[in-house]
Amino acid sequence: MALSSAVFAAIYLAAGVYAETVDQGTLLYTFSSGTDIENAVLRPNGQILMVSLTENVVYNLDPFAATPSPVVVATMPGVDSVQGITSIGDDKYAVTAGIRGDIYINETIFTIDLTQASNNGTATPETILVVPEAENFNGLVSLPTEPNVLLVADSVLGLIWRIDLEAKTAVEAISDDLMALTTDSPTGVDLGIDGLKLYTDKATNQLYVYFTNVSKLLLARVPILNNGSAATGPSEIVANQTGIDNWDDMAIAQNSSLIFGAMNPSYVQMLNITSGDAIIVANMTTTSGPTSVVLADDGIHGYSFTRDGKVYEVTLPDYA
Ligand SMILES: *[C@@H]1O[C@H](CO)[C@@H](O)[C@H](O)[C@H]1NC(C)=O
Ligand SMILES: *[C@@H]1O[C@H](CO)[C@@H](O)[C@H](O)[C@H]1NC(C)=O
Ligand SMILES: *[C@@H]1O[C@H](CO)[C@@H](O)[C@H](O)[C@H]1NC(C)=O
Ligand SMILES: *[C@@H]1O[C@H](CO)[C@@H](O)[C@H](O)[C@H]1NC(C)=O
Ligand SMILES: *[C@@H]1O[C@H](CO)[C@@H](O)[C@H](O)[C@H]1NC(C)=O
Ligand SMILES: *[C@@H]1O[C@H](CO)[C@@H](O)[C@H](O)[C@H]1NC(C)=O
Ligand SMILES: *[C@@H]1O[C@H](CO)[C@@H](O)[C@H](O)[C@H]1NC(C)=O
Ligand SMILES: CC(=O)N[C@H]1CO[C@H](CO)[C@@H](O)[C@@H]1O
Repeated sequence: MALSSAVFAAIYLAAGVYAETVDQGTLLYTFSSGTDIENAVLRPNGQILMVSLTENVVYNLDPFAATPSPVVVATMPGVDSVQGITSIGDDKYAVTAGIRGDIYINETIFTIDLTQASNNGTATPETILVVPEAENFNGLVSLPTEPNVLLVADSVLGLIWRIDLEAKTAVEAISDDLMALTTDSPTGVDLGIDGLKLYTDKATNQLYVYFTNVSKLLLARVPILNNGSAATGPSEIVANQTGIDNWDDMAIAQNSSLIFGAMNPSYVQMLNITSGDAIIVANMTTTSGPTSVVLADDGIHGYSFTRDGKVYEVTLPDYA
C-alpha cells in the first residue's frame, strides 16, 4: 500500500471506510472461565490491576512478562462482582463491588494498599462504606485535587455519586437527562451513564466529566466543580454513535486531549477533543466486546480489556 496513514484517515472520515491497516492488538492473555473484565488501572510499576464482573477479586497482570499471567492480589468480602478500580495515591486504589443483578445490591467501596501487601503479594481490602441506595456502580475516578473523593457512575439510577473516603459519605452529586437510561434503546441494553473519566480544559482550567451512555449511544461531557460536588453547567453531547455500536469506558490522555474509547463490538475509537474528529485506531477482531482502555503512559501503547476475558496491548497514535 502506498497510501499514507493521513490519506487513510481522510478516506475513513469521508466515506466511513475501514482502513485495513489499523492495529489488531496483541493478545496478552485470555481467561478460560467466562471472566468478564470490566475495568482496569495502571500501577506505578507499569503492571495492570484488573477487575471482573464475574468474580470478587482484583487481578495483577505484568504485561512485560514473557508469558503474562494474572495473579489475585485482593479478594473482596461479601460481594460477587467487582465493577471499578481507580488510583487514590501511590499504589493505593479504591475498588467498587457488589452483588450482581439487573439491580446490584450491597454496592460497597473498598480500598486496597499494595504498599502494604503481605509476603505472598496479597493485600487485605478495607471496607469504607456500603451504599444501599446505589443500583449499579460503573465508571469510577478519583479527583485530581482530592484523591480521597471519588465520582462513581450509577448506570441504573442515571447519576454520578460523590463518595468521600475520609468522611465515609455517598451523595448523589450530579445527574442529567444525558445520564439517564432509555428502555427502548436499539442496543437492547438498559444502562445509562457507563464509562466516566475526567479532563481539564487547559485553556479555561475547567474540569469536565466525560461520560458514555450505553442505551442512548452517546459520549457527553459536563463541567463540574473541582471538588466534584456539583455540575457548573448542563451536559452536552460530544459524539453520537450509529447502529448499535456504542462506547463502554474510555481512557483520556490529558496531554494530547485524546479520548480512547472501548467500543462495541470490537474496536478502540479515538476522539480528538480539540477537533471533534473520531477515527478507529484498533480493531481486535477476536473479541466479542471491549469494556475499557488503559494507557501505558509511554505515549504510544494502551491495553484493552473485554467482556470475554481478553487483554490486548494496542499501539495508538502518539498521545504523549
Ligand atoms: C473489525 O474487523 C472485523 C473483522 O475483520 C470487521 O468485520 C469489522 O468491520 C471491523 N470493524 C471496523 C469498525 O472496521
Ligand atoms: C448485604 O449486606 C447486608 C449487611 O451487611 C447483609 O446482611 C446481607 O446478607 C447482604 N446481602 C447479601 C445477599 O449478601
Ligand atoms: C497470603 O498472606 C495473607 C497474610 O499472611 C494470608 O491471610 C493469606 O491467606 C495468604 N494467601 C495465600 C493465597 O497464600
Ligand atoms: C465544593 O466547592 C463549592 C464551591 O467552592 C462549595 O460551595 C461546596 O461547599 C464544596 N463542597 C464540598 C463537599 O466541600
Ligand atoms: C447527537 O444527536 C442529537 C439528537 O439525538 C443531536 O441533537 C446532537 O446535535 C448530536 N450531537 C452530535 C455531536 O452529533
Ligand atoms: C487534534 O486536533 C487538533 C486540532 O485540529 C490538531 O491540531 C491535532 O493534531 C489533532 N491530534 C491528533 C492526534 O490528530
Ligand atoms: C504528559 O506531559 C508531561 C509533561 O510534559 C510528561 O511528563 C508526561 O510523561 C506526559 N504524559 C504522557 C502519557 O506522555
Ligand atoms: C440525546 C439522545 O438521547 N440522543 C439519541 C440517543 O439514542 C437514542 C436511541 O437511539 C435516541 O432516541 C436519542 O435521540
